[in-house]
Amino acid sequence: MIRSVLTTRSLSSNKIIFQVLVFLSHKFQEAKLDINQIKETFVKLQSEDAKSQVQAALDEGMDPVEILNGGIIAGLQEVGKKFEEEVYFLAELMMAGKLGEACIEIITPHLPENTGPAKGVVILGAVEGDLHDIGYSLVASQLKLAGYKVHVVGVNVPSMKFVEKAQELNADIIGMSAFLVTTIPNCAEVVKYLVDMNIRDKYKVIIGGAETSAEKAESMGCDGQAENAVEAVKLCDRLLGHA
Ligand code: B12
Repeated sequence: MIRSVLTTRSLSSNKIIFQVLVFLSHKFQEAKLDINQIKETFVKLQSEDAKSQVQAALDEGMDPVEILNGGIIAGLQEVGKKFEEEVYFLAELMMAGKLGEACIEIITPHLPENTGPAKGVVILGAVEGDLHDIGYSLVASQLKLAGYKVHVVGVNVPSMKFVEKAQELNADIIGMSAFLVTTIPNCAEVVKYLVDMNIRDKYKVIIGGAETSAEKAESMGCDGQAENAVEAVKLCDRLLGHA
């Protein structure tokens, strides 16, 4: 009799423990994604998981700007570091580029929008020899969202094309992206053309991309440099007197 009661008790307590474990494991599965998890999946280049984590984070209500900066851009920077350290090679760099584009495409419709009158016209592209377009594409979408008209001239753009487009579209700002030590000097060439053609004062010239800096911008005769798309909007606002 006593043995039977004890057995029934231990069975029912086992059942309770089992139910608690099931409950906890469900809770664990439901646990919200954190931004480092997204970044790590990105750095591991687990493409499908990274894209679905970005979507899941948006569905959970995570701030899209946080997903972009703390997950995707931070992930791309980490991949760049691994490339530098020769842990990753060109194939991984290319995969990261493609994955970055795909994630940004998922996030972009969720970014906050500005709906005022056009603040100014910006010409944007990567200088001659430079094929990095993820950075300036983000700058372009942030500027558009902030109320600028943006004309993207693409990658590997000859210096004179920046000048011609600016004249044709009566632009306010020429924005150049340069990611390589070998391509950054091309920003100075655009400034030189503007000076030679006596139209330097008509445009504000800004630069951005890995390896650019405010000091380099100044030494090349540019009006400013920005580290990221948010700062690029602030820079344009400041230069055109909107700030
Ligand atoms: C992805 C990537 C690639 C992809 C680019 C894909 C694409 N469609 O863009 C591919 C595979 C094509 C590539 C190729 C190469 N790459 Co690469 N690449 C990168 C990587 C990992 C990420 C760049 C990126 O897109 N970042 C994401 C964006 C969103 O972030 P971001 O760069 O911070 O951009 C912000 C700012 O820069 C700013 N910004 C950008 N543009 C502008 C413009 C203006 C006007 C303003 C105001 C602001 C602004 O706002 C952006 C948005 O917030 C970087 C590493 C790094 N640390 O940058 C290397 C990196 C730039 N690449 C590098 C190298 C060496 C190369 C190659 C030479 C490799 C090779 N051996 O072939 C080639 C060169 C190709 C060429 N001719 O351009 C080096 C450059 C080193 C150097 N000192 O010159 C880096 C730094 C990697 C490293 N640490 O070694 N690359």
